[in-house]
Amino acid sequence: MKLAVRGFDIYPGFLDLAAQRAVFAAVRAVVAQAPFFRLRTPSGKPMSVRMTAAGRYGWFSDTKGYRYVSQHPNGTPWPQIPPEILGIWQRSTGLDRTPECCLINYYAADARMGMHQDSDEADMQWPVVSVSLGDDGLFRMGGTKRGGKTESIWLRSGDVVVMGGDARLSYHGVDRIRAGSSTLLPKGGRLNLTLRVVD
Ligand SMILES: O=C(O)CCC(=O)C(=O)O
Ligand SMILES: [Mn+2]
Repeated sequence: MKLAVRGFDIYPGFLDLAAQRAVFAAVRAVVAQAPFFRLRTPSGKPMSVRMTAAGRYGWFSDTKGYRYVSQHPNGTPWPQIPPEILGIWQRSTGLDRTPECCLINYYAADARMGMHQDSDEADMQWPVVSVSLGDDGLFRMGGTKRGGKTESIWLRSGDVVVMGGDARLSYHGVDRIRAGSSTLLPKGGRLNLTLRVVD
C-alpha cells in the first residue's frame, strides 16, 4: 500500500517484524563502531535528537553550518551502509544509483525535529528515503516554503517514506514521539534512518 501526502510517498508496514529486527541489528552494529553523538545547530543550540551515520558521508552541524563529513567526530571513517538497509532503498525507489549516506537519528521520548528541508545534497533529482523503527513518531509535512499549510501522520515501526520529486525539497519535521508504542527497541525510543545521495 502507498499513501501520497503532499508529494511524500508513504509505505505503511513496508518492513515486516522480521525485517525490522534485521535492520535494527544492523543499526546496532553500526552504532557499536560509530556511537551516537549530539550536534548543535549553527546558532549553537543542542539538538534533541542523537545522531550517527553509515556510508561515505555523515551529516554534521556546528556553528560553521550544516554539511556532510567523511568521518565520525571520533576521527574514524563511517561504517559501511549495511546491505539490509541498501535493500530498502533499492526496493522502495527501484534506482540503480546507491545512496552515500545513511543518517541515523535516535529520538528519546522527549526528542523532536523542527521543520526543515533536506538541502545539503548536491543533486535533488535523487530522493531521500526514510525508515522508521521503534516508537511512533508524528511526522509533519509541508510544502517547499517555510510556514505554509502542513499535514501530519504518525509513522510507525517498519514504515518507509520516499521524499522525491516535488516533495524532495519540502519542509518536514517530527513533532513528538509516542513513548512505549513499540517493543522493537529494548530501551524504547524511535530510530529513523534516512538514505541520501550526497554528491
Ligand atoms: O525522523 C524522521 O522521520 C525524519 C528525519 C529527518 O527529516 C532528517 O533526518 O532529516
Ligand atoms: Mn529531513
